[in-house]
Amino acid sequence: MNLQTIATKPFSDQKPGTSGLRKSVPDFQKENYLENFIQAIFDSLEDKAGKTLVLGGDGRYYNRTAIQVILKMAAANEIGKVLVGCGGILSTPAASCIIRESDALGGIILSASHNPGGPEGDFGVKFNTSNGGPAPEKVTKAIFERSKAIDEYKILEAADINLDRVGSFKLGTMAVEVIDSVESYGTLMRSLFDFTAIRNLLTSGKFRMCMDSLHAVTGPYARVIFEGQLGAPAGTVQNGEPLEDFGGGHPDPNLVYAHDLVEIMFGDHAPDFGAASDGDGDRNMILGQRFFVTPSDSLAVLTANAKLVPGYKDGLAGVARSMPTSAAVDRVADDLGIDCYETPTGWKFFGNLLDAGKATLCGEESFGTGSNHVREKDGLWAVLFWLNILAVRQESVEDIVRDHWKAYGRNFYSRHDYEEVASAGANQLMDSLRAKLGDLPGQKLGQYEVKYADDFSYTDPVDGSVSEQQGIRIGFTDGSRMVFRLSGTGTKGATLRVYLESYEPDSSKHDEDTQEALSSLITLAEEVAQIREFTGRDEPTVIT
Ligand code: G16
Repeated sequence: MNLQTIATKPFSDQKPGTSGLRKSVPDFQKENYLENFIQAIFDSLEDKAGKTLVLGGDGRYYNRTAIQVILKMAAANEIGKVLVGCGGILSTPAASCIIRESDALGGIILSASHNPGGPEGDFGVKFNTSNGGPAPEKVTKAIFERSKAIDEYKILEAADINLDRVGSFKLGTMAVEVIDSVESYGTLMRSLFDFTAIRNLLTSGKFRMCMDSLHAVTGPYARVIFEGQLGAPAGTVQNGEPLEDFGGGHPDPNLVYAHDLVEIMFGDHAPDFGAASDGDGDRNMILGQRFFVTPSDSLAVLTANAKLVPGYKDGLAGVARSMPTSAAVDRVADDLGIDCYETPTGWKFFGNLLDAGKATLCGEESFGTGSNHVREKDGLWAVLFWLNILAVRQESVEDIVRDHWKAYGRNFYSRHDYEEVASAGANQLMDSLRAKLGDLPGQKLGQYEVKYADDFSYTDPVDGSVSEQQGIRIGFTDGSRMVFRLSGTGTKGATLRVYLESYEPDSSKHDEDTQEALSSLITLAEEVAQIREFTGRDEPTVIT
C-alpha cells in the first residue's frame, strides 16, 4: 500500500449550503472534485490522528464510489478508525446516533437529502461534528476557505473494501469496521418509546398503517422496526428497497412527491396512519385517514403530548423551531411554561440549544422534527412518536389534531416554492424587498396592517454567534405573517420560498381549506415581492 500525495487545483464553488455541499453527480465526478472537498474537511480538523470517523450515505448513485475514496483518504490522513454502514448505508439520524455513541471525532454523511438521485441527479457531502450534529457555520466556513486554497490531497493506494458484509478490515494502519446500519439506532428507539404499547396497537387488527420509504434509506430501518420488532404485517413498509435513483422518484415526503402514499391515505380503504420519509431519513410526513398534518402542527402536537411518551415523560426543557415554521408550537410552549427558541433555517442551529439542555424537541416546516436523542432531525423517530401517542390516546390522527386546534387555535400555514428560477431575478427580488423594509411598518396593505418588517438575524444564545440575512419577515397586526427566503439546498438556479401563516382562534372556522384561508395573504405576497416580475412565474411549482 502506497501513500500518495496528488497535486490539485481548487474549485471556487465548494461553499456548503443549508446542509452540506450539494451538487449534481456530474459535478462531483469532475476530476478531484470530491477529493478536494474531503481533503478540505480533513485539513480543517484539528487533532484527528488516531480518531474515529463515522461514514455512510443514503444509497444514492455515487455513494459506493465516494465511500471507497473517502476511506482511502481517511487512511492517508491518519484517521485511526472508520465505522461505515453495511452496503454504505446509514441514515442521517443513525449516523448522528453512532457518532455520539462511539465518541467519534465526527462523521461524513453522503446525501443530497430529498433531491433526486441517479447519474444525472444530485449528490452531497455533509460533515457532522463530535456532538453528532451538522457542522456549525464556523466549521463550514473554515472548510470553504480551505477548499479555495487547496493544492494537494492525500490518498492511500489500496484495494476497495468489501462493504457488503459486517466485518473488520485494515487500510494501511487504519481500522475499518463495516457495521450493521440499523442496530444502534433501533436500540435507541426502543429506549425512548413504549414498543409494547405500539406493538399492541399494530397487531390489534383494528389499526392499519402504511410507511412509504420512497426507495430511499429508511427502508431497511422501517422493515426491521415496524414489521420486525413491532409486528406490523409484511407490506406495511412500501418502496422499502433503497435504490440508487430512488426508482426515478423524488424522495421528498410531501403531498406532491409521496404520491403513492397520498393515493392510499386519501383513497377508499385508507389505513389509519400513514408516514413517509426522505432520501436520508431525517424528514417525515404524517398523515391520518384522509388527513394531512402540517409539519408545524406535528411539532406542536408532539410537544403537547410529550408526557405520554416514556423518553419525554419527565417534561421538556424547552422547544425550538426555525423562523419560517408556524408559531403553533409557541402557544403550546407558553401553556407549558417552557422556553421556545426561534432559529434560522438549518438543523445546525439547533445543535447548541440541544447541547446546552435548553431545548428538548425541535422542528421545522420543511418536514423535520427531532429531539435531543441525536443532533439531527429524525424521520422514523417522529413516526414512532406519533404511534406512541396514538397507542396511548386510542383516537384518530384527525381527532387528535382537531382537539389540538380547539385548545390552542389553528395556525393556517402553507409554503409556496418557485423552483429553478434564474438566480439573478431571485436575488433582485430579495434585494428589492430588503430595500422596502424600512417603510413598511405601520403601512396598510389591503386588509392588513404591517406590524414589523425585517431581515431575520439570529444571535445564538449559547455562543453569541450572529447569523444575518436569514429571511425577510413581514408580520401583521392580526398575527398573520409572510416570509421570503431563498433555499440553500437547491442545485439548479434559485428556489424562492414564500411562507404564509395566519392564526384562527375560532374553532367554527377551523375546517376551511388552507389555501382558501390564506388566499388574501397569497395575493398580497405576490404583490409585495413582485414575484411575477422578478421570476417570470405565474404560480409556484410546489405547494406544501
Ligand atoms: C435541510 C436542512 C433543514 C432545512 C431544509 C430546507 O434539510 O437541514 O434545516 O429546513 O434543508 O432548507 P432550504 O429551505 O434552505 O432548502 P435536508 O433534509 O435537506 O437536509
